[in-house]
Amino acid sequence: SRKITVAGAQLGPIQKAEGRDEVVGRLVRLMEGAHRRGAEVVVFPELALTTFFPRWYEEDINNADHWYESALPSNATAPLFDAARRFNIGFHIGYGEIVHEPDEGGVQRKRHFNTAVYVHPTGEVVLKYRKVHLPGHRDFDPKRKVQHLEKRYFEVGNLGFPVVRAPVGQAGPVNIGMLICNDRRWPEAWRVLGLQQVELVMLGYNTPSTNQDAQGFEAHHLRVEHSHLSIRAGCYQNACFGVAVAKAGTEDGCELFGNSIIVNPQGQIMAEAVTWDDELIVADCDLEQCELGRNSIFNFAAHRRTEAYGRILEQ
Ligand code: CDT
Repeated sequence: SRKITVAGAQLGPIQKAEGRDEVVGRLVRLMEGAHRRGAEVVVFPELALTTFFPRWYEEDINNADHWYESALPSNATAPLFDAARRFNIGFHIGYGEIVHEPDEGGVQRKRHFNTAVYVHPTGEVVLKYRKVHLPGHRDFDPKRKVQHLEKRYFEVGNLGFPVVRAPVGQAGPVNIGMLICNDRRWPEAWRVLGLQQVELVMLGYNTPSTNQDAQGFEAHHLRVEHSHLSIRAGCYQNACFGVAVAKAGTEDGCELFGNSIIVNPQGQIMAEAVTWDDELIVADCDLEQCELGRNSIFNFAAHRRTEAYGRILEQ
């Protein structure tokens, strides 16, 4: 069997005024706890180093650079890399990324992405993903009580949905992939990972408890249900494990739901957070469980019908 022990490190709120040092201290404590509970990899949420800053409007995005990381590790984040080495644990973390690179037109410029990385216990970044599905809006919306300015603060991710085969714990090489928050609601994103035989999907999220666009059509209690439904379906239909981890609780007056989960390839929830605070969830995953779906009902080579899916690629 190919067994790994995985942890999700849900974070309680990070207030706007909370400094990187304080946050990194919380993350290191969670890493230590995950190690004590036998985890070989720990998954932190989307934008895990700061408050969910896309709720704050800034006229000139260049004045918002302090929310992003321009190097990883940096002085502020080095303790995470040290802890990974000390506890022999890999970690996944989401953060705002600033990078100077050519855009699609070949022009070298400063760019902003909503990014996640998987860091091996040696401190090596073995996988990077930039969020593709950016929800919300670009301009200040006076109708909204809380802004959701992801389209202002980030460009659409330009790395596709990569899967790499990387050593994780005792299991040897594991096919790992990532999604970030809103991506989890898009079956196409899961399927692109599934087509690369992904075995473990790491996924961080920040989801407001209130849907400001709901107009009575999404009952409040369905918010968590829709998140779980998407993750469970993604894991089942692509025969993989998922570790989906929230930032939760009331952050700058805005409530984010928690209910982080670890899901198996049958779509079953193996572990779920019960608070909306810093909390670890842990599960033992036998990666051989991915084989059943992959070799039977979701044997893509045998049963997919791509000739009927053309519309999916139309604009
Ligand atoms: N962070 C993120 O992607 N959140 C979205 C909610 C956006 S509401 C405008 C989500 O799908 O959970």
